[in-house]
Amino acid sequence: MTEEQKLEQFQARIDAEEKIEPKDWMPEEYRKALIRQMSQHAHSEVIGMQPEGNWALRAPTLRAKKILLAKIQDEGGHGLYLYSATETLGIDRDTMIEQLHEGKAKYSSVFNYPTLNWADIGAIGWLVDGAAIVNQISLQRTSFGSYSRAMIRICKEESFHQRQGYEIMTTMMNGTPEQKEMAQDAMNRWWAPALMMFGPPDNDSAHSKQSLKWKIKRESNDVLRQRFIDKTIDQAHFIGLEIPDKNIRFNKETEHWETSPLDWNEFKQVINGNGPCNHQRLNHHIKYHNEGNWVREAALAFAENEMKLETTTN
Ligand code: FAQ
Repeated sequence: MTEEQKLEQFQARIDAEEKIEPKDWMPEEYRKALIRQMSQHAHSEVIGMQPEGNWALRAPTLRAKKILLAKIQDEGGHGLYLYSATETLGIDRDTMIEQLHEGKAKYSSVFNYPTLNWADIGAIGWLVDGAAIVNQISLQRTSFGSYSRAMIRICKEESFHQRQGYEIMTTMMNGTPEQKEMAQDAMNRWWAPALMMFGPPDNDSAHSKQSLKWKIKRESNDVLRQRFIDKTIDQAHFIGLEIPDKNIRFNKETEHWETSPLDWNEFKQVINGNGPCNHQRLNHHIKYHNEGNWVREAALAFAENEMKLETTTN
């Protein structure tokens, strides 16, 4: 078959909703696009543990602490599924981590903001996991099998995370005036960064057109962002939180909430390494990655030894 015929057949499989599996033929650009998106997704899960980890030792009750620790551990697990799924495309984890450390691979912009009070943990669970779920539900139908299966599993866990965040916000909104103020303050700081998680507007999204054609992405950045806005504004109002945007308006004809444009200059600053916590996040990852080197070496030596033993016994 010529290259052109292979491409046609590949697109026909995608159009027929068939899943592409690691050993199937795929265009090099499809492989690269997946490695880029999936590895960045994996890095986001792992870097996302840091802002929450900041509160692990300061959770207000033992119950809250147990839940937070379990959630953070889940995020680490999501990173592992995603790194493993990405490895099926022929890149190893060390290379992905190297790309992260060298600033060649991004991670979600939202994790470059600080967690200043306990309500920020509520806001992360409710808004950040909430936004992540809206995106990931759509990615359950992505065309690459390993990614799609990872998304199905991850979504189940993320829905608990979203609820634990909303529970924290609800409890604080039923609390003292100071607690209500903390919840509103967290809402004010996390609203825009959560909306930016969906990426730049469609007309400025470099990868969307091709990724949508190959069904790597199933819906556009703006469509997913609007879905999140519609869900979340009602949830905020239900517990008495205000949306930090004077221009929100429910359009009865479209049945969608309208919001002010986001500050895309801030977004560009953050994704290019100049957000409030970019240096802190990356330096932390590099430091503990290096300090954990002996663990990886020991685990590898153990695994190699086990394999040797198995071969000799067989
Ligand atoms: N942050 O052409 P597009 C979570 C970059 S998981 C940083 O629109 P695309 C769980 C983009 O990479 C959250 N960079 O790109 C959790 C590209 O740059 P590049 C992570 C961003 O790929 C919760 C450039 O801008 N979820 O939160 C962002 O078609 C709590 C052009 O943009 C995923 O990764 C951004 N927000 O669409 C964990 C989902 N947006 O690569 C712990 C999978 C865009 O050319 C605690 N990813 N960029 O250098 C996706 O769905 C897509 O990659 C998008 C971006 C929608 C993020």
